[in-house]
Amino acid sequence: MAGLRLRNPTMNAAGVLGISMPLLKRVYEGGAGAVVTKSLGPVPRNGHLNPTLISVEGGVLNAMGLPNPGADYYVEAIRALKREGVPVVASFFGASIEEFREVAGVLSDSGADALEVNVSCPNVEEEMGMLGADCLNTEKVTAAVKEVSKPPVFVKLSPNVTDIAEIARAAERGGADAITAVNTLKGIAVDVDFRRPILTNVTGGLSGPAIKPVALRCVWEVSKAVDLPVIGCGGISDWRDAVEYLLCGASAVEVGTAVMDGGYDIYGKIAEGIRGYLEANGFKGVQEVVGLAHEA
Ligand code: RRO
Repeated sequence: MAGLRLRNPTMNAAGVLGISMPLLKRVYEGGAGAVVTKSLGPVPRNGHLNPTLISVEGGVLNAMGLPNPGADYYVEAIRALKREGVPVVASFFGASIEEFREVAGVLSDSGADALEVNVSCPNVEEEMGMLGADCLNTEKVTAAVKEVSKPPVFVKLSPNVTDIAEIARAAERGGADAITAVNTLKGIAVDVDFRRPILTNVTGGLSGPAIKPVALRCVWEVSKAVDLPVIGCGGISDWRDAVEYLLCGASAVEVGTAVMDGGYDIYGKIAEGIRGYLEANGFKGVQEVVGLAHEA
């Protein structure tokens, strides 16, 4: 996919377990085809004050606020993972096009196998999180990142837009090698006794089974709009969910929230389930089922 050859099409979703090297190594040992780091910025960042995470019906609402140790610090973790033979996707963000370019350069030099540009964080000020709500910015950020990146570049899109197909086409014009669809869906949780929002940031990003139909629709629309591989993300808990994504046009999947209940080995279980489905139905590989639901 996008020039990468992975042992299977599963990865952790950025932000989930991605803050330390040993946890990502455990994700790989749990069976993932590649691992994805927490989104890294140009400098270390604490993120928002707690509460930053709350369970809601069908998922989890988070407003972490991009806590991360900074790209320079994380380079050593990426190199350590590479020494262990783990394929690494480095997720990152910036507050301006110049910052995106700068961080992309650092992570490209780290030896990461791919970069995932996060233009879709719902939890920080507009200019830092949601450059990806706008076609022109998405194209400019992607082009700037591509200028300095040796490995393939995935662009991770937000579902919180009117027309995700148009944003995906902008990323393609900027030179993206793949599209990750999607980041979390913006929401609010309220405490009736305190009579106020629970998260200090007020709004947060919803993930988990509740968003699967929305994220699947996004994958469907993106895969129709662009001629690029799509990485599906949103509410995948088992292999059936993953196969739904493949059928809608994804070539790989990222699993995040489900690891909270399913544990690290969920990646291997999903990969095995996909393998079993392909075998049982006479398909020779993942690529043969990608987008099949569009033909129905
Ligand atoms: O750190 C976060 O608050 C966060 C990020 Br960067 C993101 O891309 N998506 C999300 O739900 N939370």
